[in-house]
Amino acid sequence: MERFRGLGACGPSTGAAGLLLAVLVLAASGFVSPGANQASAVTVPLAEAPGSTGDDWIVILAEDFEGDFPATTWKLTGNPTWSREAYRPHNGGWSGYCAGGGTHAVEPPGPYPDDMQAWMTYGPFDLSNAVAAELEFHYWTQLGPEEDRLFWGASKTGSLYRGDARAGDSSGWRQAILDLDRGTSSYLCEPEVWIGFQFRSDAASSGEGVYLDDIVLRVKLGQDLPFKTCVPLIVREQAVTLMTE
Ligand SMILES: [Ca+2]
Ligand SMILES: [Ca+2]
Repeated sequence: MERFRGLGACGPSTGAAGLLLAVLVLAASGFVSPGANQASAVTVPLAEAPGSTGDDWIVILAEDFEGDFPATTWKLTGNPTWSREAYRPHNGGWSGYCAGGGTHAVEPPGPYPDDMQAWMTYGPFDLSNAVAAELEFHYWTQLGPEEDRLFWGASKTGSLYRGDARAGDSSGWRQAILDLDRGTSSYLCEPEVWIGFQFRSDAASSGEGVYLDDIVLRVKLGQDLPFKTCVPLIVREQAVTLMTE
């Protein structure tokens, strides 16, 4: 996947898709770093809705796990780590599994090992001229109790991610959308942005794990807007209390 370069000016997020996503803003979120064996301390229900479509949106990443993985698209860390498996697909014949890669790989359906932490991250991509951006994907979880969880988020550094998490049993495939313009944590106007998925387990109990499929990262450009209205992210973040682990 080539690094994305936007066109035109950056302006306010408007339109039906933007308004739809605006009402899906979450009440809580957390920070997670791939460099630390920690994850979000927050698990909140995520409002889920069909992904945005239309001619104004440009897909800059699409991962269905039907082809080469991680190729040059994804950066993987952890051992075991994410892999492409011909098991439990949401579409096609393949999905991404949280523990099927690395020298300590566990084949699906697991169970996954204790004390593991697996990341798959993508970036950087350029949102400096975007008026909207979102990450849509499908996930399946069957996890042990306590602190085992799937986290996903976005980052402006590639090392510290802010997003959402899920624990427990998803009872099948679920869709999730991460709006990259969630008010105080907007990544619009940023020239370098990363997205990432983390699975981590604690020292007790286990389960089958996490599968991902049909990941789409899309952006809407502000080509017709006459002036730039970006607010620097650093200024916007000063107004909120963030969880930094
Ligand atoms: Ca697939
Ligand atoms: Ca556990």
